[in-house]
Amino acid sequence: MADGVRDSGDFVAVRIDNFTFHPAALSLAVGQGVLWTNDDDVPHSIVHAAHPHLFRSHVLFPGDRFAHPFNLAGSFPYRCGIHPHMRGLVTVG
Ligand SMILES: [Cu+2]
Repeated sequence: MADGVRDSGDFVAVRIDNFTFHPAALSLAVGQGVLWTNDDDVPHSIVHAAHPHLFRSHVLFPGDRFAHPFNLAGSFPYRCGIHPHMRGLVTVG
């Protein structure tokens, strides 16, 4: 499993392809997480758009994955750390 993936828990898949997050926006229940997979042919990363300390992946090369659990309700905009125009949104609650 990718770094940070817990054995238990419920992770929703987001694919990265053609410089786009699929889906770009999704809603989770508290305690669920997101598992991003880089299905593109260039590196990407995941970082909270306003508060990078909240979550930030290492560089995800093609085929790499990154998981993050969301244990607080709220709105979590994120972007690619390499291509800032790539945007996504996770809504929890
Ligand atoms: Cu990118």
